[in-house]
Amino acid sequence: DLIRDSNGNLIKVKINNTNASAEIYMFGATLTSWVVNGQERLFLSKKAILNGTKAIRGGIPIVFPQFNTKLTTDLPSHGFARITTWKWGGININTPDRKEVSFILTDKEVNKKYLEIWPHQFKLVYTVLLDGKSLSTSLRIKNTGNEPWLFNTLLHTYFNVDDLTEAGVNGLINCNYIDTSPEGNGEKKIEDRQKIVFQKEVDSIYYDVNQKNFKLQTGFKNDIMVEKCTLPDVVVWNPWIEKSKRMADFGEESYPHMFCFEVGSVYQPIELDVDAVYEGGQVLTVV
Ligand code: TA6
Repeated sequence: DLIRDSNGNLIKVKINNTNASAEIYMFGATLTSWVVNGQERLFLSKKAILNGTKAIRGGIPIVFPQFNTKLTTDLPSHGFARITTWKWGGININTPDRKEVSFILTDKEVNKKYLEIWPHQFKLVYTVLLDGKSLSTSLRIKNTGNEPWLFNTLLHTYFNVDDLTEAGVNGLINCNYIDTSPEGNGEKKIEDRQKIVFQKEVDSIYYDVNQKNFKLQTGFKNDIMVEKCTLPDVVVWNPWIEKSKRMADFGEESYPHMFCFEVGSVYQPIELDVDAVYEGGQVLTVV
């Protein structure tokens, strides 16, 4: 379904298959809901701003062309893709079990003030596929300009949590990471836990992660398997109490009901040659 505003502008897209449904706002091509067998599996803050004036706090914000301010503090933190309205790319697959839609963003749609800082031509195609109890999201990044440029990218996925004391991330054992939490103070560490749990602020950047498959426990009966496609890094985040107080669109009531497991390329920038294409993404499956 295509939901439009009173001027006929496309606001959001709703798709469903036999087991699941999803909603994607044109603003940031932000997927804000993925309901499988009646259970919402993504977290969307009750205070999320949905009118296009701020990045949506929850679902799967798309981080491009930079993670935090890794390229330049002159661009918005996490880049401009999640705060720009994308174009509708249409329906690619439409069967009872499989629904695939796509969204497009090029430099033509981006606020000129950002292109003064990051003066490059690009075309992003974001593809969302509902397939049974799986949700695939993939980002295809093409350099349509006449010089190479550097970028980070990441799918900043917020997972819904029923009981944080049971929640955890499995599969990052033995990986190198940077602990960017206040306590970690940017230290480089090696993960020695089979299950990463959330008992304080967690903000870890796992880099050059060879593993591709991870099991997320969320306190709900069914776990979520994540397949990381091409992207080398994983960020795990829960702001906990103090940081939550400083996020007006998150509030103190949110942190017990979420954590972020974010696949991306953030540790090192990727250099994309003229006409080159980089594609990466994730497959989430309720098991
Ligand atoms: O999740 C990784 C992270 O970089 C955290 O440090 C935190 O800043 C989070 O992204 C959210 O950033 P945002 O700009 O959406 O508030």
